[in-house]
Amino acid sequence: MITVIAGGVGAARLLSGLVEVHDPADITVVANIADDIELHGLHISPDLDTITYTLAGAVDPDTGWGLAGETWAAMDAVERYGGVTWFRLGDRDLGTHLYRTQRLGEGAALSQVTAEITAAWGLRLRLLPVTDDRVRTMVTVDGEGEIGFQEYFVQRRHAVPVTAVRFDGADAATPAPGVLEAFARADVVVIAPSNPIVSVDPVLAVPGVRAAVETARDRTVAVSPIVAGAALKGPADRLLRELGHAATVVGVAELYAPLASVLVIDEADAALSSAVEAEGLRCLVAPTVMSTPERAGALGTTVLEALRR
Ligand code: FO1
Repeated sequence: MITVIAGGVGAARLLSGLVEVHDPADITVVANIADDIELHGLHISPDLDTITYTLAGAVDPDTGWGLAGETWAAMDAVERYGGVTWFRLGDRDLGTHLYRTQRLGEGAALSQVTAEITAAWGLRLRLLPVTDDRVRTMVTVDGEGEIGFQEYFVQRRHAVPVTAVRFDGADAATPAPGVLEAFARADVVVIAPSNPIVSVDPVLAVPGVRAAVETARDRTVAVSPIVAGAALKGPADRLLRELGHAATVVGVAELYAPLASVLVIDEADAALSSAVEAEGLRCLVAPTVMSTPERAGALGTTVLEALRR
């Protein structure tokens, strides 16, 4: 079994490569749900949906989230009233949130509803929310105070300085059914190229998960989300710096050393490979920018073979 810790867009791209080179029925994804948001009375799970839509070949290729070819009639209708439209919900995407919210209201667990949604999209891998409980990433913005993750990431376009991040509800959360077993049984655990602070950490923050990954360290390989000192998408580099880490592959290595025995870095950072290994994990240099499906597949192969070297 391959178990992948995943956030949003970067993880979804790696997964689309992994399923080309490894049987999807043998892949379990443990995904972040602390980006979830309640809006319009609906429960929205961006990372679960980004992974689902990407693997179904239905994701909007320009944004990496939401559905391709969307219409926005509902958002336009809400706009008429001056309602909440900064978080863009396409008409078909809304169908996912309507169904999820109805099922949760009927008492179904998020993991159960996620299984129904991924089955409806024909996914063969198993997508697990890290927990069925409510965990929400809260971001403290300098001079403004604490706001929700999507208010930071979308409404303020993550263009504001962050002084603290916390995962509200994490301490009281329990891993969803199958999560701890997925790490215990994994032949390979992969930390996808997601934001270490707001995508990977909230997964590890659920009690029992960090320990499960540390126990699997010899079977764990991470892919750096930082290439040449920058994030390919989103605020990972700025958040690393703002929270006192180096926004480089060495900073990532320092964070991941207790969790993974190999860090895959891009060729652009080859000169830093010995500095990465000085952090106590092996360094593998490979193309990590998944600009084409072929490159995502090649990175999938690299990751699966990383521990054999
Ligand atoms: N990201 C944006 O930058 N702007 C949006 O309006 C937006 C809407 C949205 C709706 C549904 C969904 O599943 C994701 C959406 N995202 C949007 C992306 C989302 O904020 C991020 O994918 C994650 O939360 C971070 O990985």
